[in-house]
Amino acid sequence: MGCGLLIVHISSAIFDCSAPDLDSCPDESLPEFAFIGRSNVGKSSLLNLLSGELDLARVSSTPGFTKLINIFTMNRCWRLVDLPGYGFAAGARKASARFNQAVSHYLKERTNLCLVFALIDAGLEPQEMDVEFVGWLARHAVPFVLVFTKTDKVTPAMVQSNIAAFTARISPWFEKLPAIFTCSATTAQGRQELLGVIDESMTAIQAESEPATVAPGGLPAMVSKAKEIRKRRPDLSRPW
Ligand SMILES: Nc1nc2c(ncn2[C@@H]2O[C@H](COP(=O)(O)OP(=O)(O)O)[C@@H](O)[C@H]2O)c(=O)[nH]1
Ligand SMILES: [Mg+2]
Repeated sequence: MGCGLLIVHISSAIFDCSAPDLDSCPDESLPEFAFIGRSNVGKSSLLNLLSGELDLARVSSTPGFTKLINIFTMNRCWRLVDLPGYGFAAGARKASARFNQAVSHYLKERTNLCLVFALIDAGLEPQEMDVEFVGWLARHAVPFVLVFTKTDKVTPAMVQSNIAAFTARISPWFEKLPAIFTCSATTAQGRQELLGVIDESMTAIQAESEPATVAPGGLPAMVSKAKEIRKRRPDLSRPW
């Protein structure tokens, strides 16, 4: 099956596996797009919204419920990855550290990781943990966009004011701010835009690949290009 133009229409969404660490993740043969953010921010709900399968990823009202790297394959061509949330409740310190390490390894070393969706609750003023985490992504040159979630819960004015406050906090770290999106898993707001981002990202990788290798073996060429792009990143040590 060709993968180039079939992103937005998802005809198959399959649970691949739950991995406790990077070594347990499946091979790096498919481009991956990962969701990260604090527990309860709406990662699993957004993954379900994008995939069109409401029961694909487990949605929980208990913060910290998803403790594994959950990997899903779309159209047999690319993957969505539901990463463990950061910011577990007190009492889960040890587990929290372990998950952070798995997530840190994944974000820094997963060579087929194309883009991270860093989720932030649109209804909240900037949270230190989110600000710090975005700083970490920037320092490690992890490619990411910001997605402000649960826009249905607050007024548009509140969403805009929280986004402005957040970008004011992170802007000193960036020459150019990361792209910003909003979404609601309840109203499906933002779905097409986010699928468009995935489409653009895969198209960009494809465009950077050798024209001669794209035609017959499009996907392998794209993955090896994504890996090459990742190798160009600075090798910085883990901050947590
Ligand atoms: N109103 C509203 N609730 C949401 C939205 N997204 C998630 N939720 C709820 O927030 C809770 C946590 O969602 P979940 O997707 O499990 O968050 P995760 O821990 O980041 O994976 C659940 O009760 C969801 O139903 C949204 O866009 N709007
Ligand atoms: Mg979850």
